[in-house]
Amino acid sequence: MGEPWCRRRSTSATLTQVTWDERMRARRTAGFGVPYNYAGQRYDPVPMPPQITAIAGDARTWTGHPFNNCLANLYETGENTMGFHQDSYDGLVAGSSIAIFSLGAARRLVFRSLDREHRTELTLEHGSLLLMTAVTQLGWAHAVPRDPAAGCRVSLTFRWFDPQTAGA
Ligand SMILES: O=C(O)CCC(=O)C(=O)O
Repeated sequence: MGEPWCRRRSTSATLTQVTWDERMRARRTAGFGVPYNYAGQRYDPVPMPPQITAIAGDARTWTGHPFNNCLANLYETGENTMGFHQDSYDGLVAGSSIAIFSLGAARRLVFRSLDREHRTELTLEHGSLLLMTAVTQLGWAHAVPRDPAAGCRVSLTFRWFDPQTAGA
């Protein structure tokens, strides 16, 4: 297997150069673009590296709108997770989507109905792009559960914040 892909400089110079934020216990994160208050943490404005800007451009071709923020999540092993939550669309441009681009190991994204009666799931493969509108959050929470067999993964989550209010 060799080194995890995200530690190999040749695989992704951009991601190996990221300074990861360690304030969260479950995984590491990094913010790019306009400032963002996420899960109780403030991410100051950081220029989006060209490679991440290029992926934002690809996402734009599917959504028809730009993205001015990227929150990257580093799941170094399958022990790194994201708990059940509903995404906030506060501050996002009305009608815009959140785009999740996946790199590295495949992980499950599990959706659970708010009454906890129903579950469904997707596998987020390397190179996949998932688009979620605010409607996706109605009645459902989602999570990336533990997966002991999984290797290193990065998700790039793109948002389009209203530039007038971003980071307020
Ligand atoms: O890492 C992932 O794919 C999950 C991202 C996610 O659920 C979120 O940003 O709300």
